[in-house]
Amino acid sequence: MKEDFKSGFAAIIGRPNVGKSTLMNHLIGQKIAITSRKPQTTRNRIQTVYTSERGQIVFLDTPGIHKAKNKLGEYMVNVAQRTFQDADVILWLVEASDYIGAGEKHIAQQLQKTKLPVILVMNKVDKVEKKQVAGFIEAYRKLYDFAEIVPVSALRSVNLDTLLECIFKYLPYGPQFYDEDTVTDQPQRQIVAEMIREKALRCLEEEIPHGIAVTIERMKERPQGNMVDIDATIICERDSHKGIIIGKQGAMLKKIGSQARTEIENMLETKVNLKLWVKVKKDWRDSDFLIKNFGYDKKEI
Ligand SMILES: Nc1nc2c(ncn2[C@@H]2O[C@H](COP(=O)(O)OP(=O)(O)OP(=O)(O)O)[C@@H](O)[C@H]2O)c(=O)[nH]1
Ligand SMILES: [Mg+2]
Repeated sequence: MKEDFKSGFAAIIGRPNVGKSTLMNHLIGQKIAITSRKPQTTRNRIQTVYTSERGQIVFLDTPGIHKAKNKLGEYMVNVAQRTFQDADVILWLVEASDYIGAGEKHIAQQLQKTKLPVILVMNKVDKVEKKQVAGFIEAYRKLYDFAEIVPVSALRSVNLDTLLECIFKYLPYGPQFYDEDTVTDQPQRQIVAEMIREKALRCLEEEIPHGIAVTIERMKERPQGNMVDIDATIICERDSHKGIIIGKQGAMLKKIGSQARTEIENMLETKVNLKLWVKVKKDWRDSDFLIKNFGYDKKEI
């Protein structure tokens, strides 16, 4: 082991939609976590690995912290809060703004209890005037005693090197946990399910996407090795939603399927035969049994 090698966990937390998953993907240079314009995209903790000469950072992307309206929401907020405990440093992501609302205050309160170093990452600076940023930072400085404050644009990869530098500052010296080729410990099946969910999120209008889950029934490589067959089901909450997801003569389902297939083919580096079904499970987001069934298991938090 190299003596000056550092390693540890960096948890990325914040309100829904501030760009946590986008930031993580851009930090590791690969798309692992799905992203969308709609809040509450991420549901599980997603772990990825960044390795360099200096050390290894394990990033923990979390669901956005929000007021839960159902059991799935409670599960998501729990995931985020539990993740605090496993971290060496916390990246609290906010949008570039001086608006500090109840959501931000709630997160600040939670963080007070942890005593971990907190780096405030002010994201989406590409959306505001440069000269405004200093004022926004000042407003946040009054809210919490941050270890560091770093303005970035996750989407445009602006200032991410500075951020990596800052994270390493707060990591302990330690061994390399994963070999340098490891990017994530998420099972491939789960990433495939998430890619399908992302396309559904992006193609469908508000409301429906939040009630969707995706399960993979089969994922099998053909013996000749030139094609992977995938059968997946999109679960939704109402019959009317099912109709919308399928679309006129199946047009919507086809669109979701072909977008997902392209992305899955890129990831697996092989041709994919993707078959999608749609099933209704009424109010599954409020059923402990069903949310567990669809991959959101409390025991795994
Ligand atoms: N303009 C701009 N948009 C960004 C930036 N970072 C993220 N976004 C956009 O913000 C939206 C939300 O991004 P996500 O990464 O899904 O946000 P999240 O915080 O993971 O959201 P949840 O998983 O719902 O908590 C997407 O449309 C992103 O493209 C940025 O630096 N600049
Ligand atoms: Mg996310």
